[in-house]
Amino acid sequence: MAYETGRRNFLWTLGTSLAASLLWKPDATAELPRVAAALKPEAGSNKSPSFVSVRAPGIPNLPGTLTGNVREFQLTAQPVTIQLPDMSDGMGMQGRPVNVWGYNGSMIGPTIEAVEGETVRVFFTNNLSEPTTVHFHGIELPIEMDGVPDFSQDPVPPGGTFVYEFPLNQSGTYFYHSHYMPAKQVGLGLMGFFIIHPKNPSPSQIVDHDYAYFLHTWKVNPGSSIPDTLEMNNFNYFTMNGRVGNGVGSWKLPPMKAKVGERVRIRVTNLSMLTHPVHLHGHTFLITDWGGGFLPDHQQIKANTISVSSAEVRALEFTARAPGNWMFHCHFTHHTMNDMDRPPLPGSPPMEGMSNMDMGGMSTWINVTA
Ligand SMILES: [Cu+2]
Repeated sequence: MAYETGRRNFLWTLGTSLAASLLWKPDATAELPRVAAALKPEAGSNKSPSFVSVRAPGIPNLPGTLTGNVREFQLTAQPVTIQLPDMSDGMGMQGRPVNVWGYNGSMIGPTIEAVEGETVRVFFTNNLSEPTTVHFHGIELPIEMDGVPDFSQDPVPPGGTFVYEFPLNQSGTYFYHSHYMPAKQVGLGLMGFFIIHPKNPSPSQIVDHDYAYFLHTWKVNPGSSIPDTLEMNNFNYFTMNGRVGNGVGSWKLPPMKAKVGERVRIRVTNLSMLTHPVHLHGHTFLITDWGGGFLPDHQQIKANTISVSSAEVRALEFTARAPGNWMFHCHFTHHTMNDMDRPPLPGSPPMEGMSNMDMGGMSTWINVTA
């Protein structure tokens, strides 16, 4: 089933020439349009249920092509440049380019979505300057597809390709990441969501909005544009989906949106060296996924803050209850600041514009309207 293939281009052409249906379209915009309406299964209907597309604000979804029961994707690892606020003036009004690694032009990599029961085929290309592999975290797949160099496959060399193919016999929130020199390669951003929708969801599993946040931490030394992936403790940028809460220009983190009464799911994962206690203002949520797929009702837990450590997954669900901009952020206060190398000194007068300093880093909000 595993094959490094010289037939890659042929297969890709074949795949796209078939009259395949696209269930999800990529979304690279900041406005988060709802691409797929929530089509709830009608009573007496034998139509297969469909879902709202998962939205990771600031991150596109990877276009997939469904042919029969096989959903095909093209994934390319490559260098990417992001912009974080340059705090050297204390204000963070200017962007600071940071050279990272990502997939298909995005760091965090684009979100892969598929449905339980399908087979996924990922045509992977390595456009990095060193070998890499792709590991699909949490997915119960054949060992040949596990993406661990020298355990289950040879590393994919620069310019090389590999086809990952496996059936999906579970549902829930998972992710993919490099498993080659992961402290460096994951540290530089080689990771993304892999969402498996349940084939037969219970009515309560269909929500109006399905958001996702990938947490990460960075140490970018003064004068450098390359993250220091040897750092284990002292990080100065804290990102959700590769962006900070008060980012610069087009690198702002778009907020979530919902109407009062709508059901919202937020999926969170983290591949940083730290734990992040994420907190939602003004609402009590149910934890509906602890990382092993959706929990039955009697195992769901009420909370308003939940810690997400490295490689853990949590899904939170709630009904938007009142209008307002409700914050959703890591509650380690230093993780909601940008570049802590330059904090205001205790006792010094507040700097203009600094009252919102704690809306940087891992902070965003959900805009709830009537
Ligand atoms: Cu945190």
